Amino acid sequence: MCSMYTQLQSLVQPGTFVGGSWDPIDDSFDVLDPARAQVITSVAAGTPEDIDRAVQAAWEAFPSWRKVSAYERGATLRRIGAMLLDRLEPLAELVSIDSGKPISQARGDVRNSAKHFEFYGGVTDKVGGRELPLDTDHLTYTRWEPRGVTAHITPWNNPISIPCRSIAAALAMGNTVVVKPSEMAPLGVIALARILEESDLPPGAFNVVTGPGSTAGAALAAHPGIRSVTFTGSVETGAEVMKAAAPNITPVSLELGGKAPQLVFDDADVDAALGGCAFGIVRNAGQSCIAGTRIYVHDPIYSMFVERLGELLRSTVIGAGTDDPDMGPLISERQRSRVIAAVESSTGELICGGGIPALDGDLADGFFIEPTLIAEPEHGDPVSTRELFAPVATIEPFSDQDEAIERANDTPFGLSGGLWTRDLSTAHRVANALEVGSVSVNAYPVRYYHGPHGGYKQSGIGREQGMEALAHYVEIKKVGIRL
Ligand code: TXE
Repeated sequence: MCSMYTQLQSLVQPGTFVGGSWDPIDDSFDVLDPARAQVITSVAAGTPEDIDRAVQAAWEAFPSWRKVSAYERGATLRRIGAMLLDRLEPLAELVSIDSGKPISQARGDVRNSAKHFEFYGGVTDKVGGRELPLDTDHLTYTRWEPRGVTAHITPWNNPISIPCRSIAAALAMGNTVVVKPSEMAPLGVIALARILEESDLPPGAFNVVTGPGSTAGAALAAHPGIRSVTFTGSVETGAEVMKAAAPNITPVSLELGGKAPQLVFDDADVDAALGGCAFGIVRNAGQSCIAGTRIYVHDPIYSMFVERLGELLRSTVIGAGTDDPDMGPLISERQRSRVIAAVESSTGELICGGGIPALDGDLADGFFIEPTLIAEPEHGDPVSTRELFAPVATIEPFSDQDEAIERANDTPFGLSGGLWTRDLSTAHRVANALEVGSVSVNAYPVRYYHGPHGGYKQSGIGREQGMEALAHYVEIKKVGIRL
């Protein structure tokens, strides 16, 4: 085993984490380092029976966690945030090796994880019901009550911060948690469990079952004992999760994919727009739901922009995440073959990329791909309609604001979008017209851990992060008293 992997073993555990302890594994699967195509370690292939045990353990812990005072609940969460920061470097290294992302971005993933716990640790004693000013001879008020056991099915692209954003919100409102992390990069959530077992959470308040989506994930979504599901992943799996939850009328919050437009107007700061567009493509190797992969540029600056963006993308430094390049590998060979097939069959003009970069030594078998720019594909070409989850973008000209808005909105997705202009009215008009959950102006992405995150159309249901996420984790009860 590579010495780098041996050092990480102290952070991970092979079993499922249920009721505050690690259970031995019956069956396991290998976790791969996508930069080297080598096995890092093996983890438990959790079963529907493991999900049952985890849900039961979470119900057993629920009465004790819900009765902890709001102040103490918040203090516990804030201490978890501090514990994450204390372990910033080893956690970032783990995330970088497991997911392939550059270590500086992995540090951001861990810092955001801590911020979610700090943020929700700060709201526990500041939110709740209200008095309804109805009849003078009645007192009517609402209460926020925890739902109970909440399910969290999470992806691999931000393998620790995406789980933390919903787990922290659920715990803050007094719920308990069962998490099923992605089988592609489960180590961040396992390391999180190692930290939480040292926290003041009661045993069973937080449970982890690793394993395939089709068994462990499907069993969790369909479990009659859960009171909410939070899912981040693909549209197709999101629809499966909704179907699985439907017979129990379990509420779902879905953060699904995106195909974010970037609109560059001719009055924009071109250098800033080029930098932002390039970063929006290569950040996390394009494996981001907010990756800016459809670029529309105003006619007068279009040719110059295509040429300069191509140059910038060609200069991208590619390598293992731990060496902190501009861009690491894709998560799997399956993902890379899918992307290369879409690029090869595209109807557009290949401006740059499209191939596999030649890397030496132990990176030769990694799942790397070149940043790719394709100009003016035909309407409906999958490179401009499907979420590829790769550093692949299309670029097209537009002639006026109305056309730019129409092209940007011509997609079933609606998660995020960017625009570049120095004109205040253009910025506001276009921001208002984009059918997306977040708009970034003159930087990409402008994204805050405390702001709501979610999508229009097929990009999802509900909002994660911020105060807006809390509604998913509470039941609201109305109490009326005749005085
Ligand atoms: O996603 P899945 P995958 C998109 C992106 C990517 C594509 C496929 O386009 O290329 O999805 O990635 C669990 N019941 N995004 O295969 O299948 C699975 O184990 C319950 C966008 O990784 O959606 C994992 O934990 N759960 C995205 C989680 O669902 C099931 C982030 C996500 O897996 C399940 C990731 C089932 N039947 C991928 N099948 C974003 N919005 O940021 C799988 N899972």
